Amino acid sequence: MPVPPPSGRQAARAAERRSSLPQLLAVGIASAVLGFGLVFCLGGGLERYASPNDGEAETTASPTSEEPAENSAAEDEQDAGATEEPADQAEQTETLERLSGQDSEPQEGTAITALTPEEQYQANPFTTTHAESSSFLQSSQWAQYYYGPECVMDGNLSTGWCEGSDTVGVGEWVSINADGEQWVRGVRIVNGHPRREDVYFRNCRVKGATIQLSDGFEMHVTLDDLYNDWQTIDFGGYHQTSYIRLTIDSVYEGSEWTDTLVSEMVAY
Ligand SMILES: [Ca+2]
Repeated sequence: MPVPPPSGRQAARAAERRSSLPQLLAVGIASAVLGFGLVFCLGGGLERYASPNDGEAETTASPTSEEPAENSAAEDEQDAGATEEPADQAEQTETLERLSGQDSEPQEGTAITALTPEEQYQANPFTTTHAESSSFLQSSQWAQYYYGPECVMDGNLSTGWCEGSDTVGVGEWVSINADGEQWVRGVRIVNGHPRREDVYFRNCRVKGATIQLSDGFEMHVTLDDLYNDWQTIDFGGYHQTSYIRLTIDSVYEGSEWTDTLVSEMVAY
């Protein structure tokens, strides 16, 4: 059935719709462009505005995702470093010790030298090997007797050192000697010439004496006038010395002669 032609009013409306269609299209396009632009701008602004929060969100969210593994790996590295640091420090300390001349060997040496005087005395006590004197009696009258310094270290109370001066021998000395410096605490002495009691008192005996050691130790003593007996001179401590020297300061005068004698000297 043929379509009836539109009436005049309908034709006018159709014409209006046809004329308004491009306008609507233009308005729609413009709205779309504006909307897109607005969304784009707002999106950019929001992105800029939200970027700090996003960073925080990443950092705060990271522990729940991959970061724990990284942290644990970092901790492992730190732990590994912690186990290695003592070795590094030990190497540095060893290097510093070598540079400063201090290593483990001096410590051992220190341990050796840290021995007490008592221990060194026990390990290296003074042992008399020879004797010396400033002089000794050489008399044709008593040529059958020997009065040299060796008489104080022969263990024989019938022999003795006799000083060789023309007087009682003040300032003369006799010593027992060791091979090198060794340790002593004192000396035991037999005074005079105890071959017989009358011989003892007819000769002089040491009264005042100065004891000297090679380490600089010195002490003044007064010996007793003891016939045929030992008397002890204690040094009050351990000393390292190569000799023990006795110098005559004064004497017990003899009833007949001016010769002063010492029979024995033994270190201890
Ligand atoms: Ca003797």
